[in-house]
Amino acid sequence: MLSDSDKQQLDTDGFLALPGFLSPQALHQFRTKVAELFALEGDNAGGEFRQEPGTQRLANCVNKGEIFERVIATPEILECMAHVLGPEFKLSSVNVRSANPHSACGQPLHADSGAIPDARGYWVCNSVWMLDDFTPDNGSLRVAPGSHRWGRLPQPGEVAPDERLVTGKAGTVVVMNAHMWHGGTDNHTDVPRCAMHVYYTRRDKPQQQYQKQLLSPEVQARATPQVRWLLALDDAENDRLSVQSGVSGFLR
Ligand SMILES: O=C(O)CCC(=O)C(=O)O
Repeated sequence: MLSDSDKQQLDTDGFLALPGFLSPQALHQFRTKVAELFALEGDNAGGEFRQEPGTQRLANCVNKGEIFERVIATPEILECMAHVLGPEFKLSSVNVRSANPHSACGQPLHADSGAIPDARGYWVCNSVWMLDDFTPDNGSLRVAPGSHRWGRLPQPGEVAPDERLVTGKAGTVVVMNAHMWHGGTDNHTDVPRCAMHVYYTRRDKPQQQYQKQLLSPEVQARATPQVRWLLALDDAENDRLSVQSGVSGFLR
């Protein structure tokens, strides 16, 4: 699916927007499921991993509905991951983040997992699934194009030259080299702005969420061979990495 110009944009800018990626039906299913989970989990939502003022969050979503088990194996997104990370990668986590109406929930620029490329290259890549429109004033994602190539993390409060706001219609997916500096912005509108993050990492790094420890026996039993591979369920090295990094399920 990836054209040469898509690859070039991912390589150069560090992100690629795929408008209309989700069908209206699939978008509706994700929105319905996320609303159900927010209602079910209430004040605890996101608590397993991170709660963030001015937002509603969900974590460990692969354990929370078949729709999330399927999304991690989306072929076009896996192709993008392989382009950025190389062929040996795995799921790190599936989370949801919704910027509340009228909230100062803007985030500092950051790279996911505080990751800096190492001698082998890039090791984190995220996909941001717009479950609502991302508009100029509702908490859209800001990005610093090219910053994944700078080999360092932003200083606290640092502003990047040529920073851009990524807007788009609900159903768009933005693939993002997660070393690229980015962050959510304040929501100045009357309505929430929801995104799902389907996040992958190179196989030699720990998962943000140790899937084997977090997924129910039912979810593990029905996983296809490809999904087992993506979740690293049969990967002794992943077990070793998870124990070594001291995660009890979640690596913060
Ligand atoms: O919700 C967003 O658009 C960005 C969130 C983000 O970058 C994060 O939570 O690390």
